[in-house]
Parts: sequence; C-alpha cells; structure tokens
Amino acid sequence: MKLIRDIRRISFLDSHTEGEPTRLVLAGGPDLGAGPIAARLERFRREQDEFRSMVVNEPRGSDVIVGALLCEPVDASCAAGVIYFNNVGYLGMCGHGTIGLVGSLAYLGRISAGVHRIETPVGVVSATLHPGGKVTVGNVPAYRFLRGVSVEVPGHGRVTGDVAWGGNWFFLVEDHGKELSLRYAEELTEFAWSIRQVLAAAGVTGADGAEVDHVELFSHWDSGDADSTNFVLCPGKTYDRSPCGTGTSAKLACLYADGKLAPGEVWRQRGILGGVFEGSFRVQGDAILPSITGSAYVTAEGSLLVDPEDPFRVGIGK
Ligand code: PYC
Repeated sequence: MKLIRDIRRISFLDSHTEGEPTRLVLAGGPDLGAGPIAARLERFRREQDEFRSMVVNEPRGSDVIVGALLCEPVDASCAAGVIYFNNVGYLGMCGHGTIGLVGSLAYLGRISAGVHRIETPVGVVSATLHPGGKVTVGNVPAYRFLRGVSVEVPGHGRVTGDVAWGGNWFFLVEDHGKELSLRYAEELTEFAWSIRQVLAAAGVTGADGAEVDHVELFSHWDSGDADSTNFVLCPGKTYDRSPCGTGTSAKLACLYADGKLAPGEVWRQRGILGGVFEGSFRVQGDAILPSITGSAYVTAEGSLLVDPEDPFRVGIGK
C-alpha cells in the first residue's frame, strides 16, 4: 500500500566551483516577502532557519554544502536575487556560490553569455558569463580593516594577521609556519579554528563589532604557476575546497593596502585542492572593487523530499 503523506518537495540544482559545492534552491523554498534581500535574509534567519538546515545538513546534504536560495530581485535590472547559507548560518556574499549560481542558471537556459547583475544581502554584484563558461564576479567593495593584529594561540604561539572585508570578514595570516597541503587539512582546520576562538575572546572584530568568522592561511610555496595557495576555514568549521571568492577579494584588498598589487594586475589564487581563481581589482575611494574569475560544473538536479513524519526532517545539525 502506498503511504499518502504531505511530502514537501524542494527542487534544486547542485554544482561545484573548483571543488566547493553549491546547492541552488530553485523552488519549494520559504516565502520571505518582496522586501530588500537583506531584510529577506533576516526573515529567513528569524522564521525559517529550519529550512536552511533541511537543505544543506545531513541526511540530505553535508557540512560542506553551501546553499543558495534563488529569490526574485527587487531591482528589475537584476537577473536574480540570492541568499547564501551553510551548515551553521548565513553568508553575506559568496564568490564560489555566485560562480555556481551563474553556471547553474546558464545550464537551465535562464541566462546567456554577458554581464548579469545579482542582488545579495550585502549589495548588488555583477557576474559575467564568458562564452567558454567561465564566470567573473564583480564583487562588492573590499578593504583592509586592521593591519598586523597579533594574538597568542595556545599551542602555536604568536600569530599575526590582517582583518579584511571581501563580502565576509576574514583574518588573513601569512606567517604561520604550516605547510598548506590537503594531507594536513585536519591539523590546519584545528589551527585556524583556534585562531578564530582567540580572536573572538580578544574582541578582535570587523567593522561595527562584526564577528570575524573566516580564517585564511596563505603560502607562496608550492603554488605552481599561481601566486599563492590558501586554506580558508569557513564559519561551520569546514574548509573551503575552492580558493574562496570573498577570501580572495579580502586578500586583494590587503595586497593593495601594502602596495604589493596594482589595479588591473592579475593575482592567481590557488585553493587547497589546486583550483585557481584569477583576481584583479579597480580602486574605489578607500576600497577596491575585486573581480574574481573561476569555473563551475553542474553535478546533480532533482527534488529534496521532506516527509513530515521523518524525525530528521529538519536536518541533523545546528
Ligand atoms: O567563495 O566566497 C566564497 C566562499 C565563502 C564561503 C565559502 N566560499
């Protein structure tokens, strides 16, 4: 006998950008009204947080998946609005996610090659879909907020880094003495996590007291033809498989502030899996306008099913 239950269906399209997954929710998401995307994110957080966990956490997802809720934009000149989320909360912007979003919309035939405007909670970004399938994200303004902040990390000694905004808040560390290799991912995760805890305890924040919830380690060694390799720890204690679009933007802001990279010069940022984002910038007042180029590939499409009787219907997680 077939069980008749009111099963909820959430249609999605999965992709990865240089190894980092994005799950785009196309339909079946919560009604967040028609206000600005930032206000819709607050409503999502306040009233519909279970939906976030339902989509990205086990048993339908994993800690690594970044969700992207496709929204109707407020501004008719925008191709889409989007709210990014992960295993523990929400992201202001997401570079790899925007590359995945644009690749996914192209796969669905909803956009073609050219420049598209996308509304995010932290502002409108541009996304250029190139004829060969690469995507260049014109990110929100990025800037270095604090230079040379030193903290004592138990078991590791003094660690010095910069706090910078690239669409999310980052602590960027170069002088860490670690080998940035995938085989040390667990150790690097624990190290970066300790840095994050120490920053929080020491009251080191971004502007307006914002939590610095991403930690980015850099190395110039073994980067092949790239300028640097990074290891980026995300808020839910997972590491970014890609070079991280907002993290690369924050890096560009620091390079500019140090006079190490000029407007228009290309910076090739390698991620821990070996994927590369190409970054460059223009200057806007005290900030820079980063451009990040990378590739995404679609990996799955279908429906997530939510059975009201399922004890784990809202996901296993936070
Ligand atoms: O690419 O900006 C990014 C990002 C943020 C968190 C994970 N990826």
